[in-house]
Amino acid sequence: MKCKICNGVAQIELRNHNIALCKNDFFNFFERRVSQTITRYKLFDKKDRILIAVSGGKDSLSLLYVLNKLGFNCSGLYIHLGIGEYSEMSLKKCEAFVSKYNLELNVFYVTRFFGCGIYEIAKKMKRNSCSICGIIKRYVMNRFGLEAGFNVLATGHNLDDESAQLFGSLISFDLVRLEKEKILLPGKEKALKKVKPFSLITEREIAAYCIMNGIDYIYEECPYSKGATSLVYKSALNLVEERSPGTKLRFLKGFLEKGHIFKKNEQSLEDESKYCSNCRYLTYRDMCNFCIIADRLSRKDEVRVNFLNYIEKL
Ligand code: Q46
Ligand code: ZN
Repeated sequence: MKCKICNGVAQIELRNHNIALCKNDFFNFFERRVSQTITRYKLFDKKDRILIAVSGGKDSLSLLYVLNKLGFNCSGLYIHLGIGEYSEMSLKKCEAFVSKYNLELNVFYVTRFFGCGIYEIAKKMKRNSCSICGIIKRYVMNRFGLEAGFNVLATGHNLDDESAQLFGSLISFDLVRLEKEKILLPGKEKALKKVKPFSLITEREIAAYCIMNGIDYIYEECPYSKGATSLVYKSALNLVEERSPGTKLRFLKGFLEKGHIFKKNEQSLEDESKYCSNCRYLTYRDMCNFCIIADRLSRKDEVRVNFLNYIEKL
C-alpha cells in the first residue's frame, strides 16, 4: 500500500476517507483536521486559556499533546476518582506524560475531598457509580476551570463516542439530550464554555496518532464501564461503518449542520436556571447535585470554603 500524498510506504489505511498515508502525512492530515474543526466551529483561539480534562487514556492525552503542538495555551486536569489500581495507574500515565512534554497538570483527589472513592460514595447515595462520577467530574471541571482563570474546557470525546451518544438520544427521542449534542456549548455566568475538538476524528485514528507519536496511555478501561449501553450503540454503528465506511462521520456532521430542527423545549429551558443555596453555582433545584452529595457526607462547608485547596498542581 502506498501513501496517497508522497507515494512512500503507507502506515495506515483510512477507509472512511478513502486514503492510505505514511506516518508523516498521517500526522499532517490528523493535525490539519483538528485545526479545521477548531476554526470551522469557532471552538477557541490562541488567546484562550484551555483546560483539558485528562484521564490517562489515548483521547485526552493526545488532545493535550496536539493542542500544545498547535500552539494553544492549555493545561490538564486529572480527577482521581479513588477507583483502586485503575485510578493509580491512570494518574501515573498522566504524570509521566506531562513531565515528558513539560506541561502543567492539576489533580483533584475525590478521596481527599469526600473521605472515600466513587464506589463508596455511590453506595452511600444509593446511586450507580457512573451517575455519581458524572456529577463530580462535571462540577470539579467547571468550578476549578472558572476559579483558576480558564475560559474553555476541552474534552477528548471522539467520533465513536459522539455518534454513539447521538444514536442513543435519537433512539429514545430524548430532546433534552439532543439539545446538548453539540461540539461547542457556549459559556455563561458560572458555566465554562465546553468544546470537543476530536468530535470528527475516530477512536482508531486517535489510537494510531498516539502510538506513532510514542504517547504512553492506559489501555485498561474503568471497571465500571462494563455493560454500559453506549457500548452496544458503538458496536451497532461499527457494523454499519464496516459495510459503509464514513457513515459515522456523515451521521454526526449531518446532525451538527441540521440538528437545529430539534427545537428547544420547555424542560431544557428550565435546566440549570437557579443558583445553588450552598455553593452559588448553577442548578435546577435548591441545591446542586454536588452539594447534595457533600451534604450527605458532611462536606458541605468544605465545598463553600476550601474547594480550591483540594487541587494539587504538578
Ligand atoms: S463514568 Fe463510570 Fe466512566 Fe466514571 S465510573 Fe468509570 S465508567 S470513569 S467515563
Ligand atoms: Zn452547590
